Amino acid sequence: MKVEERLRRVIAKEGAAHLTLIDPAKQAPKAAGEIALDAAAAGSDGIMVGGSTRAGGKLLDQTVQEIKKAADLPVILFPASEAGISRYADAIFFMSMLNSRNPYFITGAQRLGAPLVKRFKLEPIPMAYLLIEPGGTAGRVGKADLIPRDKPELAAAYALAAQYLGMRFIYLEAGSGAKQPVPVGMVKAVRKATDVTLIVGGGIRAPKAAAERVNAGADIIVTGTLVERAEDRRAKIRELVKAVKSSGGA
Ligand code: 1GP
Repeated sequence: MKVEERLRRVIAKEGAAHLTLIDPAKQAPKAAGEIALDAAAAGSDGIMVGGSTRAGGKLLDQTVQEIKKAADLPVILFPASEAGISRYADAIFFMSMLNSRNPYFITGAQRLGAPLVKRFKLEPIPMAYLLIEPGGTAGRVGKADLIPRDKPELAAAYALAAQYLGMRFIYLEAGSGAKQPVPVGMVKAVRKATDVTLIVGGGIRAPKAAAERVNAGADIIVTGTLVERAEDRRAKIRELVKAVKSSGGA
């Protein structure tokens, strides 16, 4: 089954899905495999692999391979550039940072990466990537014209544009490690304006924060930092996943 279909089924059945983000630059490939094993045991629905650095090549390939070996979960690339593509993954968020000021992040990296996606037979999942204040490293690196936290209508307009452009997923990103996640009101506004699959991430550490965003209309919650820091990682992810799933439902 295709990864997109698999995610859709989880969302339909359980109300919402949870994805665990692993940055290949932050640990050795073996350790990435251990995180994936814990994520799978805790009920996470897939592993996203990517980060804001240009970590690619061998390190990326080995990281993806270790994750595949350790866990029976789909691996979706979450690339910062064309360097973030690995033949060993299952799918790729084929993303465009719609609110970047630099065309490289809107269509440039995509042009460079598309032939590789085809050659490696990766499943492309078209996704709009919208950077919300504070935006973190992703916002800085991507030269984002950040969407202010008090402008939900701006996020909704971008999201609707993405839907009309044919993108099936929208990612509202506050930036990894953000002090505050994307505002609940903004999630609601985007949900109301569109019917795409809505991903929310950046700064989500508490189960309550995840649940509030699912209740506001998020279909997928992404956490990264949570697994990097947690001492009892498996329990932390389990708590988060539980909050995501018990809040979901149309
Ligand atoms: C970053 O949204 C993701 O791209 C995850 O953010 O590391 O804060 O969980 P955190």
